[in-house]
Amino acid sequence: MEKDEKIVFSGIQPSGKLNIANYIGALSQWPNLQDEDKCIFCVVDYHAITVKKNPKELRKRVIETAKIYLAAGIDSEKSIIFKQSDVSAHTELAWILNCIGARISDLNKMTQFKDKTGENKESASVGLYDYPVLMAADILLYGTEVVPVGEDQIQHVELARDIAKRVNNTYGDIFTIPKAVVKKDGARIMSLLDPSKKMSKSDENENNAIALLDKPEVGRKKIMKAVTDSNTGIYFNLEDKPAISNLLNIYAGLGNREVKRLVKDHKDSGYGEFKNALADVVENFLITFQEKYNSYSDENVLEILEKGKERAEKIAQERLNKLKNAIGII
Ligand code: ATP
Ligand code: LTN
Repeated sequence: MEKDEKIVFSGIQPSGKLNIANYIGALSQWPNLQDEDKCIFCVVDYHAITVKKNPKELRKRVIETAKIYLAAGIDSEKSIIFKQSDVSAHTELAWILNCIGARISDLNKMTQFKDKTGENKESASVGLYDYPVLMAADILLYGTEVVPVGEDQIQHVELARDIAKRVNNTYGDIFTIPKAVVKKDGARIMSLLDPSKKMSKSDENENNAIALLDKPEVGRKKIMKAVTDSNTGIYFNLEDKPAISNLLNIYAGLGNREVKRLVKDHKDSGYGEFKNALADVVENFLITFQEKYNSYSDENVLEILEKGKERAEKIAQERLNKLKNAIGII
């Protein structure tokens, strides 16, 4: 490893259609890191089965998600791209952390579990409840320092930090303490039809989100149909202008411009003109992204995942064995 090189780890579940919020909040951060740091990007399929999945669809989504990583600019030579279930150290470590690192009181604080289950906590799978511990295992196996994610994942990364500290206190210097990194603009992109709600790939109404594989003209239409605020003017203020502020974040994230600059450029625009400009940006972004996406075949991707598995396994096994040794399993 080069001096000053950091270890970066992140992942996305192959569940549902990845959307522009996943891109802006998480994926868009990744390619910028791979020249300086050691980057590991995982398709977290064991996280995806915490809620019921159709097996055929899951298999398809794993390949699609890996292709999306490549289309976003991840270089499989510089970075490791692999599938979580290919490296059994992840589930093995998750079990060990369940026993020696995580507490029920920690998991009871997780807001994502509360939001996802609502009134139906009792019928949720144990896996959905325990999901943050598997995520901690993903991160801690690799000596990760940096975890580039959207804002909703900060709490899970904080838990990984707490677990790492607890294990280190008892068993010595096993884990590196990781840190979440989120974007300044766009760490939380909201739904197009309801800016009080996060844009999410498991949303039932497809008009709330723009999928990365939506037809470009569909992306354009969704922007034109997005809700706006009741008062006029293009400026950023989450309380007063939640819908326009969200559109500004999307514009900045896909158009590579700063929100401040956009506000200046559009100070005299009406909503229609502003949306039209944003629709152009979205349409062009989708065209370019999908051209790149379509340049990879499924066979390409399977090969890349296979290579990634071998590289990831080596790193993961070493730290897992160190911990197993420390706790008396080997
Ligand atoms: P699901 O609805 O299936 O839980 P999701 O859309 O929330 O999916 P995840 O797989 O949980 O997506 O998240 C993948 C990455 O995208 C994470 O880093 C997450 O923080 C980020 N992300 C998800 N939703 C948003 C959002 N609305 N704004 C910014 N980043 C987001
Ligand atoms: N829980 C994350 C996905 C995830 C992840 C990780 C992200 C699983 N393991 C490790 C960063 C690092 C989510 O976005 N739902």
